[in-house]
Amino acid sequence: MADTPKVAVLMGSESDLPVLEAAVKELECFGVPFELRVMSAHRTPQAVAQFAQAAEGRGLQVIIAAAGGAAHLAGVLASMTTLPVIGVPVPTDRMGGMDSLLSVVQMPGGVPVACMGLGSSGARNAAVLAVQILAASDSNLRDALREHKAEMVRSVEEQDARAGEWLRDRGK
Ligand code: RP5
Repeated sequence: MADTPKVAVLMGSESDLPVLEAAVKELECFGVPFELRVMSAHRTPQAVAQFAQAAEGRGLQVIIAAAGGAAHLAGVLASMTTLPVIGVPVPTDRMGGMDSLLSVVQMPGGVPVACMGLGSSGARNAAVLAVQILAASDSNLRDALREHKAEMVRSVEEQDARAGEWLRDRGK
């Protein structure tokens, strides 16, 4: 039987999936059990309310919610659960995503949403932040996060070496 999901990854529409893939990949890398759902604050508000009210009882510990435009999914979820909610603003072709960003970030006092940056890097960071929240009570995840940082250091060092090689190849 599959592990009980600890993280829920929600999107307002299937059209958000290309952005959320970065979150899915990162959660898979950390081996965190998660579920992936489509629900909309505007098109299926009852489903969102039912989800938010049942989430904690189902063993979920963190909710990631991505939406674009009038991006209210994360905020509406946060209004109905005490679980931490991480919002991912999805870029739009209307206002370059500024509409999504402001919809997610401008929450009223007392109802926080941890708003990530726009797009895929925001989705990836949402997953890493979810892992960091879970890691507060999971030493294996803390070790995995340390390795994650070490891997980024190795990657940038390799890029640095390639930059030097590129310059040398130009005879500099
Ligand atoms: C939002 O509206 C969704 O999160 C999506 O980003 C945007 C457009 O949805 P579709 O019209 O592509 O279904 O609710």
